[in-house]
Amino acid sequence: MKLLLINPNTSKSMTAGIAKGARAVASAGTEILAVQPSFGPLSIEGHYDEAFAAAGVAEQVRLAAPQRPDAVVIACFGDPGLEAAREATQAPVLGIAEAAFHAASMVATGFSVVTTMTRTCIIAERLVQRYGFEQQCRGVHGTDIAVLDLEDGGQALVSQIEQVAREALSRDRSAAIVLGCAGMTALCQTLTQRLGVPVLDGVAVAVKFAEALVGLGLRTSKVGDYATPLAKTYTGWAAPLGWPNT
Ligand code: 5HY
Repeated sequence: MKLLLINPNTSKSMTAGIAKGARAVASAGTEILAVQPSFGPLSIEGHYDEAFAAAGVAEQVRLAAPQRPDAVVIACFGDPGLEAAREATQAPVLGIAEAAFHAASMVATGFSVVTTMTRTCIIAERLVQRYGFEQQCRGVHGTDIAVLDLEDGGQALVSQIEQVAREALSRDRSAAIVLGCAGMTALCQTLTQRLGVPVLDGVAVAVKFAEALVGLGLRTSKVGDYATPLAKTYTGWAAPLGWPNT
């Protein structure tokens, strides 16, 4: 199968790191096409960044259509543009946060999220509510590590993340940790060994869930709000992204 992996920020090195993490768990028959938007923030650390990232995700789904991906993964913990992407393709579209929440709820009665800047915790908290995991998610915690500081795979920062995770497990009485940034994908194995609890990397979970959905022959429903976008003229820089009459 062909999996479109979208890093919604425009950091090429982060796209490469995320793709490496995805390829490490992908099945032999899964081809990973790693892309990023042609415009937008180098990292996504708040609502303003996320507004442009969502448009960038929609752009990349639209541009990848001729390659007919079998599944799409949005590799940013805010799941930006998830619903727009589901309108724009028949392939199943998975956000790494939604995928990680589902998997965490299958291996623990309560989990905690450890993310980057504390100011972005509200974004994850709203996703917890939107996806219906208020019972299982016991807390969202920031490390105040900037996203791009994780670019070297975050090895230099693993002890800082570990410390926040330990405090979260104790304070929340949770039994699993969800990594709240696609840039943490390289740290999952080390943190699992150090913490002694399931640590979930949404990139890896989303890749495997995508393989499962494709294997089951499941695609995004085109009945209702995920139906193909209405034909529409777009103007300005977005002119090529308007939906054509078909
Ligand atoms: C991410 N930002 O996964 C999020 C993490 C965050 O550029 N990639 C980003 O803090 O929301």
